[in-house]
Amino acid sequence: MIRNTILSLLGLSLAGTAKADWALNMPKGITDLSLETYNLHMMVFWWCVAIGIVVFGVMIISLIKHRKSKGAESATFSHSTTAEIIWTAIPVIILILISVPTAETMVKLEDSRNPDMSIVITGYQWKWHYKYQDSDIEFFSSLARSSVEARRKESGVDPFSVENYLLDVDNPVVVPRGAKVRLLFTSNDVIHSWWVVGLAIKKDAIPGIVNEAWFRANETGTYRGQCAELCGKDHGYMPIVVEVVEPEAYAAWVNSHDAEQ
Ligand SMILES: [Cu+2]
Repeated sequence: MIRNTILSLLGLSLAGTAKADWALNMPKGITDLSLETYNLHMMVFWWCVAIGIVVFGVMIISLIKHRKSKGAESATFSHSTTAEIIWTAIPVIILILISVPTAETMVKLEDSRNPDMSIVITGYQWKWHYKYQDSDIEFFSSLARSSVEARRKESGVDPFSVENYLLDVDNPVVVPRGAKVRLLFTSNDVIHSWWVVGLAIKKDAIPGIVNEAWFRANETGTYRGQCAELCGKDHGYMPIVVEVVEPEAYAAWVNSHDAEQ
């Protein structure tokens, strides 16, 4: 029994690995700012690696070279102004080198002026509502039927057989490639968080407050996300799907929506 359980768990983890082409590290995303964010992340990562090598290098060399068995004697000095200046100045310089480009990117992230379109995103327990401010389009976006059926206890459906299980919705958000899209976030009940890795956006949707973010997608495709703020029992069942399409396809989508209404 236990052996079978372990084997099936192992099988699941291997199947998961094979299925989703996961990779370590942050993705580069599909916007200029997501790439900048990735580059900042890598810069800090390499600083950490360099500092780690220097600190552990000095420590390990000291441990080996100055062992008691080799006759090492403890130093007796208690203070060194030069050493203190050096170990204060170096971190300060490193922090400045990190903070300047970070501040530049953060300013850009906040600059949602002159958007081509705006979408109001409202969190609900447990779905998202999207309202395109420049047209009459508004809709709820809920967990896709296939996932709803498979997630039920004893549904008899194998979740692994469901494509994009818990990551698919009935009505995705559609946006044109190349347009500056401003997003306004709020909530109807509790705090949710709209998180789409490919756009490098994670913003809280808070009742009574409007948060803001923006993106300009450089590539078409389907980008998935999830609610990232524990918001109740179905927190894991309110995914996000953003479809970035060519401007012509977007215009056609808008027209088809207008025809429906
Ligand atoms: Cu939520």
